[in-house]
Amino acid sequence: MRKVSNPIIRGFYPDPSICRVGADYYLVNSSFAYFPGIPVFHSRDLEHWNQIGNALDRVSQVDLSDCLVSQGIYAPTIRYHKGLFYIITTKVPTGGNFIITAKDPAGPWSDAYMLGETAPGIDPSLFFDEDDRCYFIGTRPNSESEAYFGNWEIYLQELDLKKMKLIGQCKSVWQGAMRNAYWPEGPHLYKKDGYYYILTAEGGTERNHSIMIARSKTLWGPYEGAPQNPILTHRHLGTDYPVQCVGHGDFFHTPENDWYMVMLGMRPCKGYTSLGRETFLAKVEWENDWPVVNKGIGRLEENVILPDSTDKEPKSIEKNVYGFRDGLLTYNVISLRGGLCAADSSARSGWLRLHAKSESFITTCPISLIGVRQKDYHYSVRTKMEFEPRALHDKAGMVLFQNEESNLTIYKKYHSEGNLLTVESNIGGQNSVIAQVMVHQDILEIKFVAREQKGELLFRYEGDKEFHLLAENIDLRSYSTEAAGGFTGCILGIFVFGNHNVSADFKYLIYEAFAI
Ligand code: 6LW
Repeated sequence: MRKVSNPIIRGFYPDPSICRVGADYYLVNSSFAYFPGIPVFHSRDLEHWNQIGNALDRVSQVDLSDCLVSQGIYAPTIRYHKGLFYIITTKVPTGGNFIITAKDPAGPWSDAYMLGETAPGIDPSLFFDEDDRCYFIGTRPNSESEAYFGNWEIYLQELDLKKMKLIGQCKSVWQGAMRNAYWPEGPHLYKKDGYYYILTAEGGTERNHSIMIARSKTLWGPYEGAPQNPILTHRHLGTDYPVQCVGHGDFFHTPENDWYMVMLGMRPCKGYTSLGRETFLAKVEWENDWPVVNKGIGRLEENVILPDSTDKEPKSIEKNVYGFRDGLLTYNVISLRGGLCAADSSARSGWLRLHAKSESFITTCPISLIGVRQKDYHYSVRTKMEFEPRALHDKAGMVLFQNEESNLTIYKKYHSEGNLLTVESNIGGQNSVIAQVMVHQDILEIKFVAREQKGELLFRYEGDKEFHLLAENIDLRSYSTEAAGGFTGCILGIFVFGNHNVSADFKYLIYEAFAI
């Protein structure tokens, strides 16, 4: 037996969906306004997960330029049928539900097949029945009348795979397990031992999140809810419980027919979460044709006990240290709304050149920001930057980015008597300078160290042995989901703002977790 620690994928990787093909498992997550979007992970042992690509890696597949950070790509579902992988997802606020396909989940993925206005709502999923017909299941505002906030419903319709269009009857099949349920969402449809099952999230993605199940002998219902619903939630465990907001699951089973579920959960630190929603794993057993999650325990566990596996996934080299070195980007480096186009690895050998965009963080345009996800509460992130500001609004540096209005920056900017290195907090749209120092060299190394909810910023010149402290005791709680809202976790990134002919060069961006 092996102990696999939860979360199985740390950091902002929410709304997990999984499918198995032979001995290979593939898992995808929401990516919102970040690009490339929809990270695709692979595992053979359910313990080690390696990112093999991003399903949305061409601006021609999806244009995120009208999206706020927590808009964009919501809750993708991945499925496999007869040689082809399908991802179905939603683009918010415009675009709606669409499908992409690939022969190889590492890519390339096709252009988007937009489902248009006949497929309203979010959280679409696909189900292939035994007769090879394909069905779309999603969530939309209650079609009779939306009596209260979150009064949505799960609906079902056949999908013509050749035309990529919904056809035939469209039926509302599930309104939620609780009376006056709110946000029935994230539906997936399965068939097992003569029953069709609808698995849904309910209660909203925050502290009251939960996972519900309903079943029917026929595809179109009526579906009966499990008397023991919710089959998983942490909402009754109190706000101090280490894992909160558990919901939005997807079932799968191993070749040996052992059943599991992946779902999202949040790990606050001192009551505040900056990791976003992460991917967790739980064991599922069946009793009287209903699923029981973590039998005898009834909640997520720190470790999942898995049978020994002969099929080993290579250990991810990125578990504790990741980012980019020598200007070479990896899959897990993301930008906001296609801003990756501002990054050039070929302009200067061994460095990444980031071209400035005139927009600052408060915009929905692509901006010159690239970064990596925060995965821990004890970590450091450092970069080496060469930058010469030429005009007053030229700025380049490093950022802890929660959203447009909540971020902590350290940047170099122009000053008539030299250049300034400035630490600035932006909390709820209010900017304030925390620390500032004159710097007299073009090349700087910048380092951010976080210990739980306190941060410090340091810098050094080339050739310096030690880093110089610039700001300490910075309260990081303001950059959390609880304070800032939204669906994402924090990104540690580098950025350049200014005139279009201005750029900054970055040698590396290294994120490193450390033990306490
Ligand atoms: C997603 C919804 C949800 O579409 O959050 O947790 C939304 N559940 O199902 C965004 O991730």
